[in-house]
Amino acid sequence: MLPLKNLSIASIFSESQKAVDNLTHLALDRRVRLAVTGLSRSGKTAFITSLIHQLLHGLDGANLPFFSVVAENRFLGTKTMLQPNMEIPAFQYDQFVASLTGDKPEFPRATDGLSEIRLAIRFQPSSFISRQFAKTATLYLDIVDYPGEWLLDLPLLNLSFAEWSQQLMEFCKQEPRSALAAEWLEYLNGIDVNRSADEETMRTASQLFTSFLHECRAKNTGLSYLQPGRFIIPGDLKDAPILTFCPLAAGSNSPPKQSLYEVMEQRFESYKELVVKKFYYDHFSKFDRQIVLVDMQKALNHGAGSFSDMQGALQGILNSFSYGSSNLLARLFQPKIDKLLFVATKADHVAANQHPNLERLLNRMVVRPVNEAVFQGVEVKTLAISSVVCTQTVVRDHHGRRLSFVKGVPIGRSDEVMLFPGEIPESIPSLSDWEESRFNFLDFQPQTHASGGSIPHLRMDQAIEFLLGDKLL
Ligand SMILES: Nc1nc2c(ncn2[C@@H]2O[C@H](COP(=O)(O)OP(=O)(O)OP(=O)(O)O)[C@@H](O)[C@H]2O)c(=O)[nH]1
Ligand SMILES: [Mg+2]
Repeated sequence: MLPLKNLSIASIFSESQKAVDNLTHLALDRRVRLAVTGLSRSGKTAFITSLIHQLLHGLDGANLPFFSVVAENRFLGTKTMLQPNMEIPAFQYDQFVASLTGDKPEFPRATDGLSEIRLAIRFQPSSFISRQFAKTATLYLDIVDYPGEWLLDLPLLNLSFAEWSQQLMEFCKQEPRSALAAEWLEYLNGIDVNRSADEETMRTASQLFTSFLHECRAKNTGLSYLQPGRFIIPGDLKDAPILTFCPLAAGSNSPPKQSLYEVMEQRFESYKELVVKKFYYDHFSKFDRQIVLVDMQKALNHGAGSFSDMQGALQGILNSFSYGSSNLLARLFQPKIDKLLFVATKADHVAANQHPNLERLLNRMVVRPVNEAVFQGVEVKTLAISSVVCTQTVVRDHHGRRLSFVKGVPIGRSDEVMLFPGEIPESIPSLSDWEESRFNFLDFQPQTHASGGSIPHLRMDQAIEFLLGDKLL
C-alpha cells in the first residue's frame, strides 16, 4: 500500500495496473495433476526424472522440437515449487538426476514409498486475448511417484473376499503360478477354514502367501498381476495385522463367527477400506491427465503367459480411473481425465527401425482400454519413448543383409556390446513365435555424457506436448 502523501494519478494508475496484472495472472494460472501409471519396473521414476529434467532445461538447449511452447519461443522456464502436501516426502529429483548423469551413471532404485513434486512452468500465452490480460502465465504441474506394485490394489476395490480368492485360485491352476504356489496351497489344504481363528495359523498362511508373491515377482517369471501390493512393498505397514490374511477357498456359505475364514475376510475388507481406498482417494481420484507406461520388451521376453498377464493387469488398473471431459462445474467436484497417453517405454532397447512396430504392438495390447476411453470422449495417443537413452542404433551389413544393431553397456557388465536384439512383431505373436523364444531384450546402463550431464531422450517432447501443450496456449 502506498502512503497517502505519495499518491498521484500516475502512481494510482500503476498500482491498479499491478493489481489487475496480479488478478489476471491468477486467472491465467492453470494446474494439471498428472497420473503417471505403470506396473512395477515399467519406468515411472525414470520418466518423471527425465520429464522434470527436460522441463528445467527447456531454455538451455534441451532437445524439445515438438514441444510447441518451446518451439514458438514462448517458454520462460520451469521451477520446482514447495510441495502441496506436507506429510508426503519430496520426489528425490536431485539425487536421481545426479545418479543418472554421474561418472558411473545408474538408474534410480525401485521405489518403496510415496513421494511428490510440484513444478511451475512459466510461459507467454499465445492467444491475442490472453496476452491483453497478462504477459505471462504459469502452469502448475503436480506429479506423484509410488511403487508400481501398489497400483494393482485398485482393482481389489471392486472385488469381495470370495471373488478375489476365487480369482487367485484360478490363476494358481496355471504355470508358473501353480508350481510357485504349491507350498502355500498345501498348507491351506491342511486347515479347516471354519475353525476358530488363531494368530499363528493366519501368520504362517500369510507368510507363505507373501513368499509365493515374491517368487512370482522374481525376474525370470515375468508375471505382473500380483496382489495385494503392500504384501510385496509394505511401506509403513510392515508386520501390521492388516497384512495378515490370504485368499481362501470358501468352507461354507456362511462361515462361523470368528472362524479363520471370517477373520481373514474382515482383514481383507479392512485392507481395502484403510489402505487401498485411502491411497486411491488421496492420490488417484483427482487426475486431469494420465500417462500409462508399458514395458513391452518385458512382456515379450517371458512368453505368451507373461504377455496376457500384463494385459490383464493393465486392464484391471485402467478400470479404476474415471475418464471423460468435464465441464467447469463438474470439474470442481470430480475432475476427470481428458487425455490419456500410452507409451511403450525403454524404446532404446531396440533399434530405431523397430519403434513403429513397438507402437503398433502396444496399440494391440491396450485396444480394449483405448476403445473404452475413446468412447468416453477422452483423447488417446500411443507413442514409443525412451526417458533415458542408453544405446545407439548402428546399421551394418551382416551376411548380405542390412541389419540394425543396438550398441550400449548391458546392466551388470562393464564393456560395450553391439547386438541384434531381434525384431518387434507388429501384432501379438503367434504361439509358435513364443515357443521359438524369439525375444531376448536386455537392460542397458545409462551412457556417460560428455554434454554437460543432460539426459538424452526419445520423443519425450511429443509426450510432453500431448500431455501439457494445450494448457500452455
Ligand atoms: N534403456 C532404458 N532403460 C530404462 C528406461 N526407463 C527405465 N529403464 C529401466 O527400467 C528400470 C525400471 O525403471 P524405473 O523408472 O525405476 O521403474 P518404476 O516404474 O519406477 O519401478 P517401481 O518403482 O519398481 O514401480 C530401470 O532401472 C532401467 O533399467 C529408459 O528410458 N531406457
Ligand atoms: Mg519407481
